[in-house]
Amino acid sequence: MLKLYYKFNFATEPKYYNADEKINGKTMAEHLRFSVAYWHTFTEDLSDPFGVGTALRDWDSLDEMEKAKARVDAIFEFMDKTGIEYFCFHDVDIAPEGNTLEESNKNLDEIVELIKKKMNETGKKLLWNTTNNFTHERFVHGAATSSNADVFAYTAAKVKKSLEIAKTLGSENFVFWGGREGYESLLNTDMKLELDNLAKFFKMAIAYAEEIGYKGQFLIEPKPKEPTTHQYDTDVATSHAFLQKYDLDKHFKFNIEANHATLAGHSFQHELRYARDNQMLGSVDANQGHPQLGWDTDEFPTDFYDTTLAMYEILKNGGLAPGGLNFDAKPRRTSFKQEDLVLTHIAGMDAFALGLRVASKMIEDEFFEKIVEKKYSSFASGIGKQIVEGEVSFKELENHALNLTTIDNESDHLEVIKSEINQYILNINNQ
Ligand code: XUL
Ligand code: CO
Repeated sequence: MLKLYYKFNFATEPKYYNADEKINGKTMAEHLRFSVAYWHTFTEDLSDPFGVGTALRDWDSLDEMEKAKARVDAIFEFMDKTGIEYFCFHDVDIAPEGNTLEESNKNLDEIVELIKKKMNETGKKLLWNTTNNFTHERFVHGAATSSNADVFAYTAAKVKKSLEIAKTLGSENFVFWGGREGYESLLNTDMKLELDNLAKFFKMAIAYAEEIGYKGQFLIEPKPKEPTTHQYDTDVATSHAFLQKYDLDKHFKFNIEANHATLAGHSFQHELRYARDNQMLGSVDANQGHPQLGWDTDEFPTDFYDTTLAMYEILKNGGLAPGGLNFDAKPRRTSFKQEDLVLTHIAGMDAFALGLRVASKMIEDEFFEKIVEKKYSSFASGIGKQIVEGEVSFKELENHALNLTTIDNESDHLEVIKSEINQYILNINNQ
């Protein structure tokens, strides 16, 4: 058995997360549905564009297939020790690619069998799996939006295999993150053809899932840029319009990543709200960006203000199930020890547990609901109610406006709202 950490001292124990504690009738584990990302926690070497990998891992010296098997042992030990119930992976995270597609599929079969055995023994579950159609050089022009039809076909073969894996392992969701589905420049891009092809690709994926009886929830994970200059699944609103245009919206929900939201110039809460308001909130990639860096830093979530507002949206959504909170996050390059894998996850679990506690108290007090009800009270009666109910036209509205002697607006007192949120967070342990 691999030794994942050397001592489990006091500092590593969660302060706010308590899996079995009930909040509003559900345990914290049921509310939060934490998941480990195979790629960041078990294959990431912490290299950056200026320096080599610094991560020290017990499996570093093994050859590729042995390494893949060691990582299976490691992730199940990790889930056991951290109390995390779910995990997520890309096809290439769990098994090395072979020289041919056939060889890659054979490697996958061997590791999937091992994973299935471990899942049966431990009761741990697969939150979602996905396909890596961006790292290999064949995907230089994209995958389902590539200008090369052979690459489109190769991508289909890989997603077909991943759907079969999803079915075998009972994956609760299946994710499509855009990878290189986007463009470097419009000067040489047929955007319409690429988007039409992408829609055809999704229709084939839906048809194949139906054919094999895979019933997991399909999720799109929006991101505005990186690796391409313009990613087609820019944000929730853009991706929702795409899904509606091609009549695909009934088949998908969104997997919303905090750092992707901020890269798109939105807040994490904005993306969650947009999805929730459209019944499209499916799952979350729980991480955070760095306020001074303009790229996808995939940091572990520690900002409790953000996690509070995120948990508010998630609770108002009625939870995330069958989705969850997947830590699509990696330790900093300077946090290179194996024990950092545990420490970072506990920091993230605690930040979301704190957010859950605070958001749940705010909902109990109807904190935001009362503010919003007061702000929009003009639409609860009179002319406002008539507008909401679609009973008036420009003529009645003009008549109403002509009879107005004054227009009175109220102050938002936004700073008071923020200060009251601070009080909720600071007082959460005394309630
Ligand atoms: C990339 C990203 C991916 C997806 C899965 O920014 O978030 O890891 O979550 O492909
Ligand atoms: Co992600």
